[in-house]
Amino acid sequence: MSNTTENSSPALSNLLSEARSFPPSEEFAAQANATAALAREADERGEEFWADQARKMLSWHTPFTQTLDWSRAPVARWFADGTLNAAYNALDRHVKAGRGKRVAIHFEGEPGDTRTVTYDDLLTEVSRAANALQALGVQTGDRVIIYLPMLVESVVAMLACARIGAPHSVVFGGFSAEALRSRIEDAGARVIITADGGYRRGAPFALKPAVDEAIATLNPDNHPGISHVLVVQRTGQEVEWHDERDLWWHEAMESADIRHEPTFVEAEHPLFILYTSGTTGRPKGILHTTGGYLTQAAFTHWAVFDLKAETDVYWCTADIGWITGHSYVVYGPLINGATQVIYEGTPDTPHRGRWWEIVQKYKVSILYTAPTAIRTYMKWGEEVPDQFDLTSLRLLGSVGEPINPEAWMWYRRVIGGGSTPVVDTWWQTETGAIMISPLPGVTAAKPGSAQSPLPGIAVDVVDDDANSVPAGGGGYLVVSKPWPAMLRGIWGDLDRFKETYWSRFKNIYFAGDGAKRDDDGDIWLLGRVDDVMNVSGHRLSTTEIESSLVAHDAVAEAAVVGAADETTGQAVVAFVILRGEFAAAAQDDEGAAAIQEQLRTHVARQIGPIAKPRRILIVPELPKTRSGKIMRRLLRDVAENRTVGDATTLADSSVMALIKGKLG
Ligand code: 6R9
Repeated sequence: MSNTTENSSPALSNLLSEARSFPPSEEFAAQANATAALAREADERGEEFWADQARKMLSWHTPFTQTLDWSRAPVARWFADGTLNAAYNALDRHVKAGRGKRVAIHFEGEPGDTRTVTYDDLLTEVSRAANALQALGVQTGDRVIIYLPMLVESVVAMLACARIGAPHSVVFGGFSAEALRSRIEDAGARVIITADGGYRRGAPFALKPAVDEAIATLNPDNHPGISHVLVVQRTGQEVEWHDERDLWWHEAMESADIRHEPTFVEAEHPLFILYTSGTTGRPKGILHTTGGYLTQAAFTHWAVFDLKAETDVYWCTADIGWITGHSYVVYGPLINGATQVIYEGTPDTPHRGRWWEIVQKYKVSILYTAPTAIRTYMKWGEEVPDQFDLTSLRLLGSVGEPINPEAWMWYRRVIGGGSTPVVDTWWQTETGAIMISPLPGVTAAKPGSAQSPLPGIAVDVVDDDANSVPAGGGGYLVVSKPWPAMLRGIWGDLDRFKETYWSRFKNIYFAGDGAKRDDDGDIWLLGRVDDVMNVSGHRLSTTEIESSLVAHDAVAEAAVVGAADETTGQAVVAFVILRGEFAAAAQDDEGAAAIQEQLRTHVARQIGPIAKPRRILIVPELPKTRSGKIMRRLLRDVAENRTVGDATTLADSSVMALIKGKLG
């Protein structure tokens, strides 16, 4: 399971000897925020480099005097005696400095409605929302669930929570009622902010029913119940209403005061919890705190995207339900006073050029997106972006999964006009902010490689015994020194935090990714080494989907693998053994198709549409080792239509023949 070579696709391995190199142009280098001197400074200053950035990027209510306290490792404390407020840093600071008239958000709804929101406007809205939350009894330290589409209100809701020191936990709007329920229970949240629905693929979808269902199914032994649900009216669709707990967002906002005193909190006060897939079925509530997280989010946004707040128009296409939306839609850009675009919908609504039309319309200069989107656009053909003026773009970023060199080249040539730097940024929900990336004004970029750790970050590739691998070698990606935005734990489960990240190697952080170092020392990411899949840049747990399948009456056993997919990176493929009567019903094609469809819908309902298996294969047996471990490697061979690899460690070596025979 933890053998990295197993996970590196042959295609990627061949490309590790990439010879193409794209140094920054002289003009770009001359104006770049991050320079070679910055990297040297980080080396010289050590930890104090981050103290410098914390002072430079943020405004502190009480200045800190301590930088890092690692005495309670692996729980770090950064800038612990300082106090600050995240919303104050994102808004008040700019308004006080006379930047209130600057546009913070150009909002573009999928149906074509738009809103322009200045920093003044955003401060007013966040202040109202903070007052409204406090009027509902939300106090510093209380957790609030946010379950919204991509709206201005989503940003307002997050910052309003931050303003009163109430950690938010955003649940992606594409997740099911069941996923929502488990997160409400785990976080112990008593207030939810949601919407009637949103727009996607040209039609309204509903969100409120999932909230109602999640609340109705809360286990009273685990949870005291939801006191209030604030509902943003986005589509105007009918919603079921519970007078005793439901309130319209706009009504609560109307009656709230436009002035609000932020609650200044200690640097280590929890800012948010964000759930992510782990290797077991249960999602992990990744905990981030305030001072260190904001420092690195703001610093990396400034250094990696080369942000010039007065002139750039920045667009990160991530949803706020993911960490990228937290760090690079909400906290990083707003702290840096950026002007940004937020788009509600899908890239092909009402036509396949929608994104490029938005770039043209708002003169977007920095674009940050995921390889899966780039590959989708490649598939649709360059004549789509070619119809739009993309000359405003001056920097492109990629995140979420390895970007294959051809997609990198296409991105730079077709979207970037052959001249923009492309930054491939590696990081995780757990790292909070970017860790590995080229510096756009310094690094000669190499297609497909995230290249080198950022200034102030210590990353290594190690073998099983934690020794650094030499150039040309492969192994596990680790972070060998604490960093400001690192997770402070898994909500309510310190043991799982230690076990997951700190037990594989002593005192160094195990990221769960395989990596190689090429002959120049550049780092190439090779995908997960655990049972986590990456579908369109979203992390999904094989175990979680297997548990969901097995929970269905028809399924006796299930094994899930991520099979290579041209567009989504990986696709979910499930192998299931059916129970007696269902197995009989699945004998003919029609019966099998009906059960396959039922199972796909079942997974979508339990976890969310993104977890829905692309294919479900009904098999008589699963390949297992003598210790009972499913050999997913062999199933991946089947799912990817390859000759099945070495099966000698199987308890029963005839199983693969049986599976292949059954599938024809
Ligand atoms: C930010 C984010 C984290 C996992 C990570 C890795 C993969 C992210 C990548 C990348 C190769 C990159 N990943 N960026 N792999 N190159 N530039 O995506 O967070 O959702 O927690 O996923 O995504 O496998 O471990 P998260």
